[in-house]
Amino acid sequence: MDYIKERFKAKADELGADVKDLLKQHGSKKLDEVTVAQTYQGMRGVTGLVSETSLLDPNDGIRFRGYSIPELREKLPRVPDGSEPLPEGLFYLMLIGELPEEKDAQHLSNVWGRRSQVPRHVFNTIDKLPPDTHPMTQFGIGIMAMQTESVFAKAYSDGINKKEYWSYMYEDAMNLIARLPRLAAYIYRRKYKGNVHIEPDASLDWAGNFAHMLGYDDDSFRALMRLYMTIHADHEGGNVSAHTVHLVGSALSDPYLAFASGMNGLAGPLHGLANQEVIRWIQQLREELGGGLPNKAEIEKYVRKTLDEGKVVPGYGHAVLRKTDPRFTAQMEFAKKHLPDDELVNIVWRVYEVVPPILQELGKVKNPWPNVDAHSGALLVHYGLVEYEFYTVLFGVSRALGVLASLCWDRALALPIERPKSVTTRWMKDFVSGK
Ligand code: FCX
Repeated sequence: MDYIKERFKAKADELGADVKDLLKQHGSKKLDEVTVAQTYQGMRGVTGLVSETSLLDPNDGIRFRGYSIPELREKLPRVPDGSEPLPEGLFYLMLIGELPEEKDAQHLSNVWGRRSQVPRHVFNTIDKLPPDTHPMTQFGIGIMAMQTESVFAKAYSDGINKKEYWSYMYEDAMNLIARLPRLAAYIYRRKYKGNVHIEPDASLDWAGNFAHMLGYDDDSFRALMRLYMTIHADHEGGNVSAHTVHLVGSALSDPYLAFASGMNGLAGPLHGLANQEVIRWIQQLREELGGGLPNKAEIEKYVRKTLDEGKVVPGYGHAVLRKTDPRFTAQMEFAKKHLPDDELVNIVWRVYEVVPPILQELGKVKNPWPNVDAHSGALLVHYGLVEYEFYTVLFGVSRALGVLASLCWDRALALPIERPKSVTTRWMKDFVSGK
C-alpha cells in the first residue's frame, strides 16, 4: 500500500477511536439550538456537520488543520526557487493532519502524474457538446463521463465489506484529483484555443502542469496557479460545494458522482460563479465609461446602480466571514509583488475602497468585505486568461483537494447517510402556537 494511504489509515483509526469515545461520553450533549428563522434562512449558524480538513473563523478566515493562509505560504513545500506553496502539500496536510515534508509533496506530484490519464471517451463526450456550452457544464459532464472509472462503484457492485469502503474511495479520490487538470485544460483549449491541445509535462508539479496544459508557461503564472489551487481548496464543510459532496457521498455515491454534484453547486452565481461575475461586472462598468481606470465617484455610482437594480455586488459578502477574506488578501499580496501597475487589478483595489461602506449603509448585509472571488479574475486576465466563463472551473479543480480529502475522512469514519428533518409551514405554525 502507498505510504500516504497507510498513514491516512493509521490516522483514521486513531480518530475513529476518539470519535467513538466522544460519542459514548458526550453524545447527548447539546451543541446548539435551532430557531424558526434558521430553518427558513439557510441554516445559517447551525452547527450540524463535521469536516476535518479546515475550519472557518468569521474574523480570521480559513485555517487548514490549524494553519492560516499566510502560515501555509511560509511553511508548505514549494518547487525549487518557487515562491508559492504546492497544493500537493496542502492536500497532504488536509488528509493526514500534519505538515508534509518536501518528499511527501513530491510523492503526491508523482502519484498524480502517473494516474492522470483521462479515458478517450470522456473527451469524446465533451466533443459532442455544443461549443458554447458553459465550461462548468462541460466540467460536470466530463466528471460524470469519467465515472466509468470508479473503483468504488465496481467494488461495491462486486460486493465489499463496509470496512473497506474508505480504501476504494481513497483510490477514486486520488485518480479524480490526478485527472481533473487534464479534463479542465481540454475544455479550455477546445472552447477557446481552436481545439489545439497540449500534452502534459511529466516533469512538472500538479498545478504547474495544469498551467502548462492550459497554455501558460510563464513562471509567474505557474506560481499563481499554485497559489490559486491552494487558497480555493477548502472552506470548511457547510458551503454549497463541500456540503453537497459530503451529502451525496453519504449515500455511498462514488467520488465521481459526489464531486460532479458539488461542482453543479459551485457553478451557482452566489458561490463559485461569482469569480466570473466580478470580471463581467467590472467590464460592464468600463464599457459604460468608455474604458480606463474609473475614479471612486464613478465606481460608487455604478455600485448604487447595481443595488438599485436589485442585484448583488459580486465578490462581496459571505455567509460566515465578517472581515476581508484572507484569500483576497493573499491574492492582493501576489498582485503587489508581480503586477502592481495592472489597470484591472487597480480597479479591483479601488472597488475594495468603495464597496464596503455602501454595503454597510444598507444595514442588512452582514459582511460588507470582499471574498476570494473579488480578486481572482483580475490576476488571470493579466496573464492573458481572459475567458472569464472558465474561471469557476479553476476554482473547481482546486476545490477537489479539500472536498475529496473530506470524503475520504467521511468514509474512514463511517459517517452515515445524511438525513436532517424537514417540516412544513403548517407544521411550523402549529408548533409556534403550541398545538
Ligand atoms: N451585494 C448586495 N447585497 C448583498 C450582498 C452583496 N454583495 N451580500 C449580501 N447581500 C444582501 C443579501 O442579498 C440579503 O438581502 P435580502 O435580505 O434582501 O435577501 C442581505 O444582504 C443579507 O444577506 P447576508 O446574510 O449578509 O448574506 P448571505 O449569508 O445570505 O449570503 C452571499 C452570502 C455570499 C451569498 C452574499 O453575500 C452574496 O450574494 N454575495 C455576492 C455573491 C458572491 O460574491 N458570492 C461568492 C461567495 C463566496 F466567496 C464563494 O462561495 O465563492
